[in-house]
This record gives sequence, structure tokens and C-alpha cells, in this order.
Amino acid sequence: MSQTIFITGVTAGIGAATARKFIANGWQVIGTGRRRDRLDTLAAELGEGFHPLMLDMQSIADFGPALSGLPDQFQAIDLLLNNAGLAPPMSNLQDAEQEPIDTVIATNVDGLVALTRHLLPRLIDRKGGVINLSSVAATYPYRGGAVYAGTKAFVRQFSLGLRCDLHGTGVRVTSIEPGMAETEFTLVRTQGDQAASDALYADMNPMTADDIAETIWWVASLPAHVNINSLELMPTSQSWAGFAVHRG
Ligand code: 8X3
Repeated sequence: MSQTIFITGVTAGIGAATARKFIANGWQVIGTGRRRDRLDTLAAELGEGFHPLMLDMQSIADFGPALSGLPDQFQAIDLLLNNAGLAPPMSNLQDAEQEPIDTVIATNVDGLVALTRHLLPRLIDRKGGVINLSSVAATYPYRGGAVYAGTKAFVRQFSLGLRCDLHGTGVRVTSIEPGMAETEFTLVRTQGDQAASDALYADMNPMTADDIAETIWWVASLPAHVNINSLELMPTSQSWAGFAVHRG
């Protein structure tokens, strides 16, 4: 019987790349998204091993009915990839609007926790796993990213704490913390400004969605007695900046 991965935010970037990787390796994939047309396109590409699920990560009340309504062959779930997430526009908090912040916290934190809680009984049944997409921003702060970094620090610490809660169940939990990867992530952050996104990744050979999918596949395909707690990765061209010092 093939294994099943549940991927949130499957319609673009790391989510779509991971769906392709797992389907190619004989897994079934349940993929959530908010855009019907994109889900349909992916379903046509990936075939019957893929089950598209219209779900907004901010609509927690929909999770229960959506999960109990899954077709029989997709009821058992071996791995949850909490990939859906976004960043508000880069802005110092003193200059930021509230609404995009609420959306980011609701998606990156509230939705992720609620969905994980809903799926844990199935994951425990299967001695499965949870892989959460955090970010290097969880560890290294930068200007204009306080809310995003805060949510990703939550995801990282939530992952470690969840390991404690699941102690003895056989369920693995991993926090994956990528640096710069060229996906629609930055296009969302720049509110659709393709030129700004292109400028960010210009001449620096960023990681790709496929690079991260490859890493997720590696974590998932390790022997069941090996748990990667957290894994931070960056493009070779990215490293750390120093402290900022204000004088005067
Ligand atoms: C986003 C990665 O390096 O832009 O999660 O903070 S980075």
C-alpha cells in the first residue's frame, strides 16, 4: 500500500515541487490550495495519486469537515508537510498595516497549529511524520521582517515542542529552515512586483523549490529510527550580516 503525504499550499513553489517529487516516488499526495484553477492544473498533471483539496489555511472551522470528507483511499496519512505560509510586505512595524499582519499570523501560526492538531491522530496511527517549513528568519532577524521572523520562530519552536508531546509515539517531527529560494514567496511579499523579486535574486544563484523538495524527500526517506530535528539551508551565496549600530 502506498504512503500518503498531506501538503498545504500545494499550488506553487515548494509545495508543488514536493508533490511532484513524492508522486514520482510512488506516494499519494493530498494537496491543499485556495485557487481552484491551479489545483485542477496540478491534478491534471499528477494523475490519480493526487487528491486536490480546496482549503484556506485561515478557515480553521473548515478543517474538520474537509478531512472527514476525504475519499477512503486518502484517509490514512503518513506525513504532513506544513508548507503554506507567507510574509507581509517588508516594512518596519511602526510603518506597517495591520491587515496583512493578521493574515500572516493566521496562516503561518493559527492554521498550521490547528491543522496539525486535526491530523495527529492519523499520523500517530501510522507512526508517520510532520515536516514544518520554517525559515532562516526564525534564527537571524532582519529589518522589516519582525512579524514574518516571529511566525517562523514559532514554527521552529512548535516543531521541537511537538517532538516532546509525541515522545514514544514513533512520529517524527522536523523543522526545515531555508534561506533564499526563488519562488512566488517573494512575489507575494512584494505584492506582485516581479521586478523587485527579480532584483532580490539577481546574480546570486538562489536555491529553487526543487532544492527544498529534494531536502524534504531526504528527511522523509531516512530510516524510521532517525529524526532530523531541524535543518537550516542556504544558497552558497548567502551568509550573515553583522550587527547594526546607530550612532549619534
Ligand atoms: C525566507 C528566507 O532568507 O528571505 O524564508 O528570510 S529569507
